[in-house]
Amino acid sequence: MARAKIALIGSGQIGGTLALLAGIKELGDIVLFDIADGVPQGKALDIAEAAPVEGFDASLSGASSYAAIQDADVVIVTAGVPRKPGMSRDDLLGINLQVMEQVGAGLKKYAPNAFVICITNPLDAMVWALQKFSGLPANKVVGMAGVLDSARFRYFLAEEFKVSVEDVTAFVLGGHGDTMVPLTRYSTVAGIPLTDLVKLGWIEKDRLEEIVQRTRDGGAEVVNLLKTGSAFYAPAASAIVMAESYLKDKKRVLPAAALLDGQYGIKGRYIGVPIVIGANGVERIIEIELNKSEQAMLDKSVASVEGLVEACVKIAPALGA
Ligand code: A3D
Repeated sequence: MARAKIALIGSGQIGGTLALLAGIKELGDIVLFDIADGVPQGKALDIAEAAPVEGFDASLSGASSYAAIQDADVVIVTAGVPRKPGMSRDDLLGINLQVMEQVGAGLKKYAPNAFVICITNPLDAMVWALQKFSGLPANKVVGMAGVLDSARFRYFLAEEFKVSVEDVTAFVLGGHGDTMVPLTRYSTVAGIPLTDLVKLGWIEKDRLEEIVQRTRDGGAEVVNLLKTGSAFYAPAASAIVMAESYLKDKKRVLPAAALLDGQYGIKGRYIGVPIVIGANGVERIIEIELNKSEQAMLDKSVASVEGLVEACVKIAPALGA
Protein backbone atom coordinates (compact mmCIF):
# COMPACT_ATOMS: atom_id res chain seq x y z
CA MET A 1 0.00 0.00 0.00
CA ALA A 2 1.30 3.45 -0.88
CA ARG A 3 2.44 5.59 2.03
CA ALA A 4 0.29 8.49 3.13
CA LYS A 5 1.43 11.95 2.04
CA ILE A 6 1.81 14.60 4.70
CA ALA A 7 2.30 18.21 3.64
CA LEU A 8 3.58 20.78 6.11
CA ILE A 9 2.79 24.36 5.12
CA GLY A 10 5.35 26.39 7.04
CA SER A 11 8.74 24.87 7.78
CA GLY A 12 9.76 26.96 10.75
CA GLN A 13 10.16 25.79 14.31
CA ILE A 14 6.94 23.80 14.48
CA GLY A 15 7.08 22.67 10.83
CA GLY A 16 10.55 21.19 11.24
CA THR A 17 9.57 19.41 14.45
CA LEU A 18 6.42 18.06 12.77
CA ALA A 19 8.55 16.62 9.97
CA LEU A 20 10.90 14.92 12.41
CA LEU A 21 8.07 13.43 14.48
CA ALA A 22 6.08 12.31 11.42
CA GLY A 23 9.25 10.65 10.13
CA ILE A 24 10.13 8.90 13.38
CA LYS A 25 6.55 7.66 13.70
CA GLU A 26 6.53 6.53 10.04
CA LEU A 27 3.24 8.29 9.35
CA GLY A 28 4.05 8.73 5.66
CA ASP A 29 6.08 10.65 3.11
CA ILE A 30 6.63 14.26 4.03
CA VAL A 31 6.67 17.46 1.98
CA LEU A 32 7.85 20.61 3.72
CA PHE A 33 6.69 23.86 2.14
CA ASP A 34 7.77 27.41 2.92
CA ILE A 35 8.21 30.76 1.20
CA ALA A 36 11.71 31.01 2.67
CA ASP A 37 13.59 29.33 -0.19
CA GLY A 38 16.08 26.73 0.98
CA VAL A 39 14.59 26.28 4.45
CA PRO A 40 12.13 23.48 3.61
CA GLN A 41 14.72 21.83 1.34
CA GLY A 42 17.42 22.08 4.00
CA LYS A 43 15.23 20.71 6.78
CA ALA A 44 13.95 17.88 4.57
CA LEU A 45 17.51 16.85 3.74
CA ASP A 46 18.67 17.12 7.35
CA ILE A 47 15.80 14.94 8.63
CA ALA A 48 16.23 12.46 5.74
CA GLU A 49 19.82 12.06 6.88
CA ALA A 50 18.59 11.20 10.38
CA ALA A 51 16.42 8.39 8.97
CA PRO A 52 19.19 5.75 8.72
CA VAL A 53 20.21 6.51 12.30
CA GLU A 54 16.70 6.47 13.70
CA GLY A 55 15.65 3.63 11.41
CA PHE A 56 12.62 5.04 9.66
CA ASP A 57 11.59 4.95 6.00
CA ALA A 58 9.97 8.05 4.59
CA SER A 59 10.59 10.23 1.60
CA LEU A 60 11.25 13.83 2.62
CA SER A 61 11.29 16.80 0.28
CA GLY A 62 11.19 20.56 0.48
CA ALA A 63 9.28 22.90 -1.80
CA SER A 64 8.40 26.51 -2.45
CA SER A 65 5.57 25.78 -4.86
CA TYR A 66 2.09 24.64 -3.86
CA ALA A 67 2.11 22.05 -6.65
CA ALA A 68 4.27 19.94 -4.33
CA ILE A 69 1.37 19.36 -1.93
CA GLN A 70 -0.72 17.75 -4.69
CA ASP A 71 -3.05 15.05 -3.31
CA ALA A 72 -1.71 15.26 0.24
CA ASP A 73 -3.68 13.15 2.73
CA VAL A 74 -2.88 15.41 5.68
CA VAL A 75 -1.85 19.06 5.64
CA ILE A 76 -0.60 20.78 8.76
CA VAL A 77 -0.47 24.57 8.58
CA THR A 78 1.98 26.62 10.63
CA ALA A 79 2.73 29.28 8.02
CA GLY A 80 2.80 32.79 9.39
CA VAL A 81 4.53 34.62 12.18
CA PRO A 82 4.78 33.57 15.84
CA ARG A 83 4.66 35.77 18.95
CA LYS A 84 7.54 37.68 20.49
CA PRO A 85 7.60 38.76 24.16
CA GLY A 86 4.93 41.36 24.86
CA MET A 87 2.81 40.35 21.85
CA SER A 88 -0.57 38.70 22.20
CA ARG A 89 -1.69 36.01 19.80
CA ASP A 90 -4.22 38.51 18.47
CA ASP A 91 -1.43 40.90 17.39
CA LEU A 92 -0.64 38.37 14.67
CA LEU A 93 -4.05 38.56 13.05
CA GLY A 94 -3.45 40.93 10.13
CA ILE A 95 -0.32 39.25 8.79
CA ASN A 96 -1.45 35.70 9.35
CA LEU A 97 -4.87 36.29 7.77
CA GLN A 98 -3.15 37.11 4.48
CA VAL A 99 -1.09 33.96 4.82
CA MET A 100 -4.29 31.91 5.36
CA GLU A 101 -5.70 33.31 2.12
CA GLN A 102 -2.68 32.02 0.20
CA VAL A 103 -2.71 28.66 1.98
CA GLY A 104 -6.47 28.32 1.40
CA ALA A 105 -5.99 28.85 -2.34
CA GLY A 106 -3.20 26.26 -2.40
CA LEU A 107 -5.37 23.72 -0.57
CA LYS A 108 -8.34 24.32 -2.84
CA LYS A 109 -6.24 23.77 -5.95
CA TYR A 110 -3.94 20.95 -4.92
CA ALA A 111 -5.23 19.11 -1.84
CA PRO A 112 -9.02 19.40 -1.65
CA ASN A 113 -9.37 15.94 -0.09
CA ALA A 114 -6.84 16.45 2.69
CA PHE A 115 -7.46 16.47 6.42
CA VAL A 116 -6.18 19.90 7.43
CA ILE A 117 -4.86 20.83 10.86
CA CYS A 118 -4.26 24.54 11.40
CA ILE A 119 -1.85 25.71 14.10
CA THR A 120 -1.27 29.31 13.02
CA ASN A 121 -2.38 31.90 15.60
CA PRO A 122 -4.70 33.44 16.59
CA LEU A 123 -5.87 29.89 16.21
CA ASP A 124 -9.65 29.95 16.44
CA ALA A 125 -9.95 32.82 13.96
CA MET A 126 -7.25 31.55 11.57
CA VAL A 127 -8.75 28.07 11.25
CA TRP A 128 -12.17 29.65 10.63
CA ALA A 129 -10.69 31.84 7.87
CA LEU A 130 -8.70 28.94 6.41
CA GLN A 131 -11.80 26.76 6.11
CA LYS A 132 -13.62 29.60 4.34
CA PHE A 133 -10.72 30.49 2.04
CA SER A 134 -10.11 26.85 1.10
CA GLY A 135 -13.74 25.82 0.73
CA LEU A 136 -12.88 22.40 2.18
CA PRO A 137 -15.65 20.66 4.15
CA ALA A 138 -15.75 21.57 7.84
CA ASN A 139 -15.22 17.97 8.98
CA LYS A 140 -11.83 18.05 7.23
CA VAL A 141 -10.51 21.32 8.71
CA VAL A 142 -9.64 21.54 12.40
CA GLY A 143 -7.48 23.66 14.66
CA MET A 144 -4.87 22.37 17.07
CA ALA A 145 -4.93 24.04 20.48
CA GLY A 146 -6.84 21.89 22.96
CA VAL A 147 -4.41 18.97 22.86
CA LEU A 148 -1.61 21.39 23.72
CA ASP A 149 -3.55 23.28 26.38
CA SER A 150 -4.63 20.03 28.01
CA ALA A 151 -1.10 18.58 27.74
CA ARG A 152 0.22 21.59 29.64
CA PHE A 153 -2.48 21.17 32.26
CA ARG A 154 -1.72 17.42 32.52
CA TYR A 155 2.00 18.06 32.88
CA PHE A 156 1.55 20.64 35.66
CA LEU A 157 -0.88 18.36 37.50
CA ALA A 158 1.39 15.32 37.18
CA GLU A 159 4.26 17.35 38.62
CA GLU A 160 2.08 18.60 41.46
CA PHE A 161 0.75 15.14 42.40
CA LYS A 162 4.00 13.28 41.63
CA VAL A 163 2.20 10.83 39.35
CA SER A 164 2.75 9.76 35.77
CA VAL A 165 1.60 12.18 33.08
CA GLU A 166 -0.05 9.16 31.49
CA ASP A 167 -2.50 8.85 34.36
CA VAL A 168 -3.66 12.45 34.25
CA THR A 169 -6.45 13.38 31.84
CA ALA A 170 -7.60 16.91 31.23
CA PHE A 171 -10.68 18.34 29.63
CA VAL A 172 -10.52 21.84 28.18
CA LEU A 173 -13.02 23.82 26.17
CA GLY A 174 -13.08 27.17 24.45
CA GLY A 175 -10.64 29.35 22.55
CA HIS A 176 -6.89 28.86 22.70
CA GLY A 177 -4.91 30.33 25.55
CA ASP A 178 -6.00 33.12 27.82
CA THR A 179 -9.70 32.32 27.69
CA MET A 180 -9.50 28.53 27.59
CA VAL A 181 -11.91 26.78 29.90
CA PRO A 182 -10.33 23.91 31.86
CA LEU A 183 -13.10 21.74 33.31
CA THR A 184 -11.76 20.49 36.62
CA ARG A 185 -14.69 18.17 37.28
CA TYR A 186 -13.93 16.30 34.04
CA SER A 187 -10.14 16.30 34.51
CA THR A 188 -8.87 13.32 36.44
CA VAL A 189 -6.05 11.34 37.93
CA ALA A 190 -6.73 7.74 36.91
CA GLY A 191 -10.43 8.55 36.64
CA ILE A 192 -10.73 10.45 39.95
CA PRO A 193 -12.00 13.97 39.16
CA LEU A 194 -9.86 16.89 40.36
CA THR A 195 -12.86 18.19 42.29
CA ASP A 196 -12.81 14.92 44.31
CA LEU A 197 -9.06 15.19 44.80
CA VAL A 198 -9.64 18.60 46.39
CA LYS A 199 -12.13 16.96 48.80
CA LEU A 200 -9.65 14.15 49.47
CA GLY A 201 -7.02 16.69 50.44
CA TRP A 202 -4.59 16.05 47.56
CA ILE A 203 -4.61 19.72 46.66
CA GLU A 204 -6.03 23.01 47.95
CA LYS A 205 -8.62 24.72 45.77
CA ASP A 206 -6.44 27.85 45.51
CA ARG A 207 -3.41 25.83 44.39
CA LEU A 208 -5.53 24.15 41.73
CA GLU A 209 -6.64 27.59 40.55
CA GLU A 210 -2.97 28.63 40.28
CA ILE A 211 -2.26 25.61 38.08
CA VAL A 212 -5.26 26.43 35.91
CA GLN A 213 -3.93 29.97 35.49
CA ARG A 214 -0.43 28.72 34.71
CA THR A 215 -2.00 26.54 32.01
CA ARG A 216 -3.82 29.53 30.52
CA ASP A 217 -0.52 31.43 30.50
CA GLY A 218 1.47 28.38 29.35
CA GLY A 219 2.26 29.79 25.92
CA ALA A 220 3.46 33.14 27.30
CA GLU A 221 5.67 31.38 29.86
CA VAL A 222 7.59 29.70 27.04
CA VAL A 223 7.65 32.86 24.88
CA ASN A 224 9.17 34.84 27.76
CA LEU A 225 11.91 32.25 28.23
CA LEU A 226 12.72 31.80 24.53
CA LYS A 227 12.52 35.53 23.70
CA THR A 228 12.80 34.84 19.96
CA GLY A 229 9.65 32.84 19.22
CA SER A 230 7.03 30.62 20.76
CA ALA A 231 6.71 27.00 21.86
CA PHE A 232 7.23 24.40 19.18
CA TYR A 233 7.98 20.92 20.54
CA ALA A 234 4.71 20.40 22.41
CA PRO A 235 2.61 22.12 19.72
CA ALA A 236 4.13 19.82 17.08
CA ALA A 237 3.61 16.68 19.20
CA SER A 238 0.00 17.72 19.75
CA ALA A 239 -0.76 18.10 16.04
CA ILE A 240 0.93 14.80 15.24
CA VAL A 241 -1.45 12.97 17.60
CA MET A 242 -4.36 14.45 15.64
CA ALA A 243 -2.84 13.51 12.28
CA GLU A 244 -2.16 9.98 13.49
CA SER A 245 -5.74 9.54 14.68
CA TYR A 246 -6.97 10.48 11.20
CA LEU A 247 -4.46 8.41 9.24
CA LYS A 248 -4.91 5.29 11.39
CA ASP A 249 -8.65 5.81 11.95
CA LYS A 250 -7.96 5.61 15.68
CA LYS A 251 -11.03 7.65 16.59
CA ARG A 252 -9.23 9.35 19.44
CA VAL A 253 -11.29 11.72 21.55
CA LEU A 254 -9.27 14.93 21.50
CA PRO A 255 -9.98 18.56 22.27
CA ALA A 256 -9.63 20.63 19.11
CA ALA A 257 -11.14 23.64 17.40
CA ALA A 258 -14.04 22.45 15.25
CA LEU A 259 -16.73 24.33 13.33
CA LEU A 260 -19.81 24.25 15.54
CA ASP A 261 -23.31 24.00 14.18
CA GLY A 262 -25.40 24.77 17.23
CA GLN A 263 -23.46 22.70 19.77
CA TYR A 264 -22.94 24.62 23.02
CA GLY A 265 -25.30 27.22 21.52
CA ILE A 266 -22.63 28.27 18.98
CA LYS A 267 -23.09 28.31 15.22
CA GLY A 268 -20.61 28.99 12.44
CA ARG A 269 -17.58 29.51 14.66
CA TYR A 270 -14.54 27.37 15.43
CA ILE A 271 -14.24 26.72 19.17
CA GLY A 272 -12.26 24.15 21.12
CA VAL A 273 -14.44 21.18 22.03
CA PRO A 274 -13.87 17.45 22.44
CA ILE A 275 -14.13 15.72 19.08
CA VAL A 276 -13.61 12.25 17.66
CA ILE A 277 -11.01 12.17 14.88
CA GLY A 278 -11.13 9.17 12.53
CA ALA A 279 -10.86 8.38 8.84
CA ASN A 280 -13.78 10.72 8.12
CA GLY A 281 -12.10 13.62 9.86
CA VAL A 282 -14.25 15.11 12.59
CA GLU A 283 -16.61 12.19 13.18
CA ARG A 284 -18.34 13.52 16.24
CA ILE A 285 -18.54 16.67 18.32
CA ILE A 286 -19.05 15.85 21.96
CA GLU A 287 -21.40 18.10 23.85
CA ILE A 288 -21.65 18.04 27.62
CA GLU A 289 -23.79 20.00 30.03
CA LEU A 290 -22.04 22.92 31.63
CA ASN A 291 -22.78 24.42 35.01
CA LYS A 292 -23.28 28.16 35.38
CA SER A 293 -19.67 29.14 36.01
CA GLU A 294 -18.38 26.88 33.21
CA GLN A 295 -20.95 28.36 30.82
CA ALA A 296 -19.90 31.89 31.85
CA MET A 297 -16.22 31.05 31.15
CA LEU A 298 -17.14 29.56 27.77
CA ASP A 299 -19.26 32.60 26.88
CA LYS A 300 -16.27 34.85 27.62
CA SER A 301 -14.03 32.68 25.48
CA VAL A 302 -16.52 32.66 22.62
CA ALA A 303 -16.86 36.45 22.84
CA SER A 304 -13.11 36.86 22.44
CA VAL A 305 -13.09 34.54 19.39
CA GLU A 306 -16.04 36.50 18.00
CA GLY A 307 -14.01 39.71 18.30
CA LEU A 308 -11.20 38.14 16.28
CA VAL A 309 -13.56 36.84 13.62
CA GLU A 310 -15.06 40.33 13.27
CA ALA A 311 -11.56 41.76 12.88
CA CYS A 312 -10.90 39.21 10.10
CA VAL A 313 -14.09 40.19 8.27
CA LYS A 314 -13.09 43.86 8.46
CA ILE A 315 -9.80 43.05 6.74
CA ALA A 316 -11.26 40.51 4.28
CA PRO A 317 -14.98 41.35 3.80
CA ALA A 318 -15.47 38.32 1.51
CA LEU A 319 -15.16 36.13 4.61
CA GLY A 320 -18.37 37.58 6.01
CA ALA A 321 -20.44 36.45 3.06
P1 A3D B 1 8.19 30.11 12.68
O1 A3D B 1 9.34 29.33 13.18
O2 A3D B 1 8.38 31.57 12.44
O3 A3D B 1 7.68 29.41 11.34
C1 A3D B 1 6.70 29.98 10.52
C2 A3D B 1 7.13 29.73 9.09
O4 A3D B 1 6.10 30.19 8.25
C3 A3D B 1 8.42 30.46 8.69
O5 A3D B 1 9.38 29.51 8.25
C4 A3D B 1 7.98 31.38 7.57
O6 A3D B 1 8.94 31.52 6.53
C5 A3D B 1 6.73 30.67 7.07
N1 A3D B 1 5.83 31.54 6.35
C6 A3D B 1 5.55 32.85 6.56
N2 A3D B 1 4.67 33.28 5.64
C7 A3D B 1 4.40 32.22 4.83
C8 A3D B 1 3.58 32.05 3.70
N3 A3D B 1 2.86 33.07 3.20
N4 A3D B 1 3.53 30.83 3.12
C9 A3D B 1 4.26 29.80 3.60
N5 A3D B 1 5.07 29.91 4.67
C10 A3D B 1 5.13 31.11 5.28
O7 A3D B 1 6.94 29.96 13.67
P2 A3D B 1 6.51 28.65 14.51
O8 A3D B 1 6.68 27.44 13.67
O9 A3D B 1 7.13 28.73 15.85
O10 A3D B 1 4.96 28.98 14.71
C11 A3D B 1 4.07 28.95 13.61
C12 A3D B 1 2.68 29.45 14.00
O11 A3D B 1 2.11 28.60 14.98
C13 A3D B 1 2.65 30.86 14.61
O12 A3D B 1 1.53 31.56 14.10
C14 A3D B 1 2.46 30.59 16.09
O13 A3D B 1 1.83 31.67 16.76
C15 A3D B 1 1.56 29.39 16.04
N6 A3D B 1 1.51 28.59 17.27
C16 A3D B 1 0.30 28.09 17.63
C17 A3D B 1 0.18 27.31 18.75
C18 A3D B 1 -1.15 26.77 19.14
O14 A3D B 1 -1.27 26.06 20.12
C19 A3D B 1 -2.32 27.09 18.35
C20 A3D B 1 1.31 27.04 19.54
C21 A3D B 1 2.54 27.54 19.14
C22 A3D B 1 2.64 28.33 17.99
